[in-house]
Amino acid sequence: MDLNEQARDILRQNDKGGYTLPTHGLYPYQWNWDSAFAAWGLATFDLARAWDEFDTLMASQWNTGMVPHIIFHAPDPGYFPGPDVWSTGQTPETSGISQPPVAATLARLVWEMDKAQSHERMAAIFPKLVKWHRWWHEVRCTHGPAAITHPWESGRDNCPDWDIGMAGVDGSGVAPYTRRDTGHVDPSMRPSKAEYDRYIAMVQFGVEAGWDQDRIVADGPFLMADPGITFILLRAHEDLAVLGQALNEDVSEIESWARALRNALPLIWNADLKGYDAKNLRTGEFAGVLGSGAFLAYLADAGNPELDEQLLRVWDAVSYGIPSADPQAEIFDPRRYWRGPTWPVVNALMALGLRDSGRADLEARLRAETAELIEKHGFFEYFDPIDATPCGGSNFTWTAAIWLTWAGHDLEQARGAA
Ligand code: 9WN
Repeated sequence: MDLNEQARDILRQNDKGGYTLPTHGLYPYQWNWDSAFAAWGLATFDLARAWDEFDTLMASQWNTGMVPHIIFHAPDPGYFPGPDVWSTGQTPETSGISQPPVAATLARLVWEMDKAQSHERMAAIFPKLVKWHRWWHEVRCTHGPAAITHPWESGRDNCPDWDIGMAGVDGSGVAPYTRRDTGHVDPSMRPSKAEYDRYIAMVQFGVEAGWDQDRIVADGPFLMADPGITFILLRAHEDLAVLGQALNEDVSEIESWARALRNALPLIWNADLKGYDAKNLRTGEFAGVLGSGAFLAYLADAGNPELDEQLLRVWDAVSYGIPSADPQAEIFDPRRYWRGPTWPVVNALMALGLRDSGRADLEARLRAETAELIEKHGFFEYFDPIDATPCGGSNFTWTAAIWLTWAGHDLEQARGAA
């Protein structure tokens, strides 16, 4: 079976009827940013089903505007922490944090594939996207850049960006629990027990606070500025404004959020590191590590010559794709989740930015390298950027989706340009 057909098959097999699982076993629920990527992939062969995916995601929106990171449609003992641990009281049950707001950007790409057929479906989710972006602006951009209250919110869970914030979280009082992730994949690729204890302690703080955002932002155990979400949100504000204009809506409020966020970018530029950097908002301290969050700057047209140099240094140190952490830094670990591996889905986002900012040669190189990983080993969650070892879950929705929309496209031309 050719890779396009295999990718479509994976999306169909992970389809639970209206929403798509990231992969069977390891992730048995609907995840926020995975679902937006699923919609992008689905749109290449079933436009109506793609819009259903956005509808199911946005239907879980809280009254506050937040769109949660997991929606627990049907109970599944194979994942920890499940709905009983999050205890948010939502229907359907959900987690209590959000995830990178890629939905507006990907909804715009889906809408552009067929504007006439998409118009009403896009119009139906537009107000919900506005409400979610307002939540980010009012609740999470109070310090300027976008802040996260839990590493899982970043989507780049255990990347070194969060180490300084995690160090201040006390995980010692967490009652015994059984992890499920390490039963599905090689434990040496997953976050450590000490990290999990802290993740659960943060969830427990949220439960005790009744998921009151003001309390969590003011007094919670973890608050860090995330360059990744900042750039994703900035790009998404701009894409949302384009959707709004197509609907003849007044988009001045959305444009003002984008302006405010762009003005805040100097706050996450670490001159010593020569790159954008995560910052502990409790102490003002920079993380001091370069990673994929910084390079998402291209997505928001926030690149600069110093960042270009860093990108090439980090990228040239490996063979396949852009690594999630700096290979020349001590913390680099090429197979452990977000501490070094390359993630096709993040490569796809960076590629959108490289292409839109006129770096077509770099976009072609990234596409050719990402495609090679998938051609060699299949649709894995992520890969070792040095020797291409496939890691994490297999038959992964977002890897299939980005194959159909980006990595598998015009490969000969990309290989020629790379
Ligand atoms: C926690 C589903 C999700 C992705 C995240 C990825 C991983 C979950 C986990 O899987 O996170 O949200 O249990 O490890 O880090 O980006 O959305 O694919």
